[in-house]
Amino acid sequence: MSIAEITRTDTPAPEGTHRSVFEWVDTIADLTRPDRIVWCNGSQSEWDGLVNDMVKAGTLTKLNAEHRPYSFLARSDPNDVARVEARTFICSEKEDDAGPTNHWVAPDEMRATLHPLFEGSMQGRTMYVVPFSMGPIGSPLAKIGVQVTDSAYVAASMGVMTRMGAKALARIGDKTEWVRAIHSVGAPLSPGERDVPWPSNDTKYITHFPETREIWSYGSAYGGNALLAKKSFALRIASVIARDEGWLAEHMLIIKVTNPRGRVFHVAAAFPSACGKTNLAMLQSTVPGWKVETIGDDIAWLGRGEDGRLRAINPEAGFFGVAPGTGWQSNPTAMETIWGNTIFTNVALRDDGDVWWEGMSEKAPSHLIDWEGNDWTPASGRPAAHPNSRFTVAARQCPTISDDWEDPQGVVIDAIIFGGRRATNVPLVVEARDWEHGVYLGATISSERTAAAEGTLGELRRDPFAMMPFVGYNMADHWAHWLKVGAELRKTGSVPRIFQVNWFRKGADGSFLWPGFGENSRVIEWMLERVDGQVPAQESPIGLLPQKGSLNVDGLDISDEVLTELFAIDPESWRAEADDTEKFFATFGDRLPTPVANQLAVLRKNLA
Ligand code: GTP
Ligand code: SPV
Ligand code: MN
Repeated sequence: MSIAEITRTDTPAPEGTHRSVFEWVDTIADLTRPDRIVWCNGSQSEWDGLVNDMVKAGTLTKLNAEHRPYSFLARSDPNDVARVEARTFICSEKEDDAGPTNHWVAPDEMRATLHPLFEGSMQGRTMYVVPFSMGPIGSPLAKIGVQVTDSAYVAASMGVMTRMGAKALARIGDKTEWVRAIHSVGAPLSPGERDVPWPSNDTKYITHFPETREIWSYGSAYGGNALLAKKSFALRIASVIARDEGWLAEHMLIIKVTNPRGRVFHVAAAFPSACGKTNLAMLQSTVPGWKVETIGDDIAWLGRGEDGRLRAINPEAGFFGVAPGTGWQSNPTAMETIWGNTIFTNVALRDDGDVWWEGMSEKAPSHLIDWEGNDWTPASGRPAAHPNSRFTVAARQCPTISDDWEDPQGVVIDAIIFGGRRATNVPLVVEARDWEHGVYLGATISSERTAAAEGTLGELRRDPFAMMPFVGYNMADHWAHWLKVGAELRKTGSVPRIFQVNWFRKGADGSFLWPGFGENSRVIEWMLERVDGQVPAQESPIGLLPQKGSLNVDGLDISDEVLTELFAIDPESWRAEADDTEKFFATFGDRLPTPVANQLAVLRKNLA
């Protein structure tokens, strides 16, 4: 086939586009039959055009520029509001390689299912070709992908969330491995048919082919289902690449912390969806002299640097943050970040043309248009914004973005934190005895369900490494891989310290025991003073706890009883926890790494 024959675009592919991209785009266009193909170059005028078209189509509402300059509101279809984990598949050649925590379908079978769905699925629509770099362009740690999508909302969002456009495309040469991502909302238009503001399909498939590094997503335009650079590539596919190449792709925020003595630390932290990553990434310290700066809020790629130390980059370029709960009190940095140039999805619209959501201010406005487009008053008895409503904004707008956030070599990680949303049992902070114990703490995270994915809110579920929905291979192999990475790091003598935290423990009256948010800097202080060798810790059955008086609560209105409750370890409940862990571990059969099983035995011994 000649290039001339395969270029049937309205905007031609940029000169120098690698043949592998042309040919692939052509194959997908043959299958999906879009009316037009647009190659995205990442320019401002292109973005302007995309959002203008969406305003005309009713997909976006332009907000009042006096309050929120150059910002937009999107209302999704009410059936397309969160990730769909039950419709998310890892299609590895072998079922065992997907493991018991993933939905698996054989690749040939999934391809046979998808083919008729994608056949003609883009008819009447534009197919956007969206090339992107995960990580600073040209960084040795960066990876390239190309997504085709028939959603302008997705194309524009990818422009915010990734380094998207011509520069990324130009990185693809003869030897480049790049990830192929195909996305269709599954809503072809017949000639003359009127479009809806948020096209989608009740049938949804979010599918990953780890061996061929491919993603096929059908039926949804929402977040992690559709912005395929994010969870699908940077976690599910990247975790497989990382396993093969000896690094880690994790559901982690990254921060830079400077202590009063001027020592700089970098910390990576894994919490499940809607459990506080964006908030911690933007934390404003309440402890005098401690400064926290932002590097990433959702995903970290970590690997052993040439200096033998664990280094990390944030592969993303934007934040897709939870709106509800974000306010001037809880997260002022996020509020400043979203001053303008922001796409809001499923929040409420104020009468003055600005946005609102639960928790943005203490008092709700007296009238709103809710996320479904209906009139709303405080008496309506339902949330005005969807619990999983989000803002999409460029990371560079964040006032606390760190000067090293685009360091192509990545930043050196001094500490790793695992956390979850646990009303009971798990103390405010625990330090792992060593890397192996840290891997056990990661492997045994469980957390109460949030609105970030479909499912019953509040139900406790296992979420190892906060990667349950995001690991692209067998979860037990992921733990083995962590053990291996630790062993490699240990050879050069520098292994990050590992901690577990829980901001969400509740008292008998059902309210949070710990004030959280900015006050979490007190816990950061304790952890990094540990790393710096400044404070003692005390042994407990589940790990090292702050010695009485060593957690800084100066100026905090918290009673001794509450502090005691925050760190209470009830042997009875922990034995039940261990029993549950044993059952969970058994689901992995002989793929469970022995050192992880040994850690459970140690816990049982400590509790006896
Ligand atoms: P994803 O983007 O889904 O991965 O979520 P996330 O992990 O980035 O969570 P985020 O920081 O957006 O917080 C989710 C919800 O938890 C918000 O409603 C926050 O207000 C709330 N939250 C965050 N930190 C704390 C905390 O320290 N204490 C309490 N009580 N709530 C918190
Ligand atoms: C999450 O659920 O962890 C998110 C939102 O960050 S989404 O991008 O939809 O996955
Ligand atoms: Mn987040």
